[in-house]
Amino acid sequence: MATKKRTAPKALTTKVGTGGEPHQLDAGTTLTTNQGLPVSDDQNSLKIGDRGPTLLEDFILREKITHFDHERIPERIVHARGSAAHGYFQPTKSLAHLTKADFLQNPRKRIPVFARFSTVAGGAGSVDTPRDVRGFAVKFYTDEGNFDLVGNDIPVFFIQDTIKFPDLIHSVKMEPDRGFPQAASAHDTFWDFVSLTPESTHMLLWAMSDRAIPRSLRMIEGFGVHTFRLVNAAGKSTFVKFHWRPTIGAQSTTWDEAVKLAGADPDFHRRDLYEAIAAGDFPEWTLCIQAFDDKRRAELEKQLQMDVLDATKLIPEELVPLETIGKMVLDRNPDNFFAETEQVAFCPSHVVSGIDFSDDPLLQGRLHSYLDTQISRLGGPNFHQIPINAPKCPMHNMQRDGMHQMQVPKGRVNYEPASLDDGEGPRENQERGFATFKEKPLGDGTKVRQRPATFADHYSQARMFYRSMSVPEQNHIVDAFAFELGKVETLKVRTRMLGRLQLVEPELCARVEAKLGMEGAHDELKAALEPVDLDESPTLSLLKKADPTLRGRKVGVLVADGSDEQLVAALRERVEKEGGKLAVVAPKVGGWKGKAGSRSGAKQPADMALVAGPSIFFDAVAIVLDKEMAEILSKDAAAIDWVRNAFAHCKVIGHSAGSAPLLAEAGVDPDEGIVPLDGQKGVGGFVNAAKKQRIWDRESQVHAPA
Ligand code: HDE
Repeated sequence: MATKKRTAPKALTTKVGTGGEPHQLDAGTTLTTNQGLPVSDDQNSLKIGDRGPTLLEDFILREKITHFDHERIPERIVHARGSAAHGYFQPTKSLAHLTKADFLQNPRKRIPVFARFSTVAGGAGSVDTPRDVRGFAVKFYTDEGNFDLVGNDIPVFFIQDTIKFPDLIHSVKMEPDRGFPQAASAHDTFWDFVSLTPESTHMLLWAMSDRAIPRSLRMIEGFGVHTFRLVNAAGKSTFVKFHWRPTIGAQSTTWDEAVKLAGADPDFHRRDLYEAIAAGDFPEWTLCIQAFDDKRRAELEKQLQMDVLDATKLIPEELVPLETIGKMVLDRNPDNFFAETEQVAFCPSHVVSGIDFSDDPLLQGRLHSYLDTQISRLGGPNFHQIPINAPKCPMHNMQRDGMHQMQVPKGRVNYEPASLDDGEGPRENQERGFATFKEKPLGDGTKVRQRPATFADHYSQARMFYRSMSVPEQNHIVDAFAFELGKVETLKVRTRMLGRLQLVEPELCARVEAKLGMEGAHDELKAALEPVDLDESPTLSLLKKADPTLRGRKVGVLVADGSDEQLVAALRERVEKEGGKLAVVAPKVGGWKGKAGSRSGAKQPADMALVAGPSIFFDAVAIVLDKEMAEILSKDAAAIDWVRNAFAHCKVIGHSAGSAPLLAEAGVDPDEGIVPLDGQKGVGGFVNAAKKQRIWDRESQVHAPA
């Protein structure tokens, strides 16, 4: 509906604050109440005399305050903290042979999408970098209705049946008596529950891996988790698993960085996503599928001792390779966080013709839960009319009324079949309409409360995951279990969980026990089904498949008065050429005087002050100091930490010759990641080393052995 712009007042002088200090405000459009009444004074409530009581009569004050009082809505029970962006999806080829889904037919056609990334356990105001699963939810606004792919950044899940979801979430959220810890799984109730829930073991290995501490939301993979069905125009069904792959590669932080980031910038991921999009560095993912027919399904199930309906299992890429079917580019930040990021309502039940469900009992339960939660979260059944949720194709039906109805349906007919509308009203369409794929259940059809025997192997894939990791990734998993179980106060929970690890891999269990100082303490547990040794799947490892790159990465340069501005410029040029960004960190945010400009006193700009720009913000760092400033800064805790942390986090460190005193004070020992910067060759050498991202061999030097 077009809104009439009210004319701006010519000039506006108003009295604000105590004492009624006059204040000249910029003239904009006329401020009004929600009823459109122009407001003459938005600074003072209505009183009897300037020192008198405030009047109940002040309907302007009451309207404003009442609206404010109701600004908050219930946050999501899980995935409350999220960040989102608009963009588009474009198929790379026609998928007509597999699906009739309209948006997967034409490689020249883009459709709009809205993607929201989230943590699971913390509240809306929690931090961005806890150890947690990340939600990866995408709403595709197709011409045949909205399709929501509501996935995670981990391809498997903790439980096999929806009925356990409330228990899982209760256990991981803040403990109910004390209200802590916020956004953390390292506490007794979580480990109590999962150690009593053997099916969670595989997912726990993922949750303790680097996957749970991503470097950036732009660098996470996404997974539909469940097995879905694609159905083509001839009615043929193919099983499918959905995967998102970031084109700049997937990457994680170290645990110590994640912990420090939570304090230094609780919005680290949100800011990173927002700033990248605002700078035109658009995050991009390819959408891939693993597709297999019924015959292949049966073979895979036999080979992997699994059931494709079991969401705690995956199908290794080595057995069913990924097929790229499209790309998603996020190129626009939301205009308003609440209206879009908060009010977006994803439901796995939002599918389009050509995409259908499987009988995965976790998926089946989700088909109910999301619709139900939106009704309480968004205040009624009309949440589909909120702009971010509304389909961008025509939508007509006979559903009426309810809270927050925004539409004004016309006429007498709000039912069907009807003849009073002379056939004008919406009618079903056999050709285009959604038709559920006719399938016989895979089970024997008896009504039971029971898990299939084919869901019983809880350890083989956990073992496969651990064995498929690189050595540093395995070390991180050991460290994560030791950290989390170290926070568990109840001994029997620790020993029980160690018992599960013993079933996964005795070597893993022994290493965690050694780190905890609890050698041989694991409970002797019996697996329902003896695990088997599956082939390793190297594609599960982030490090094994990481390509060297600086794309989308950030390099921090520490400078101070007297630093070589030409060297900084050369660094910037090379880093930007590689698709990265460079940030200058100086003792004072007001700037620094370079070597050449010292005499004139002209200042170079700084992006961040040293205390506000710790090296944990960057993927690689350079220290460009002259000897005098390096000596001064080697007495400064923030500067020492800057360098020491970069070293401890295995980052590549470029340094000018003058920086030596600070490097020495920070305990930096030379290795292939410590690169002298002098000259163009030095800059090139630094950038090439930085593309490797981390020097993992250094880790053994900066951590005491268990
Ligand atoms: Fe969710 N989940 N979930 N979940 N989930 C919600 O819906 C639920 C599961 C996922 O950015 C809720 O709108 C049940 C798996 C994401 O808005 C709720 C079960 C996967 C998001 C809900 C699961 C997910 C949610 C809370 C067990 C990966 C955030 C707020 C059967 C495939 C979407 C809301 C966003 C959100 C229920 C398990 C992903 C309560 C019952 C498995 C990404 O409806």
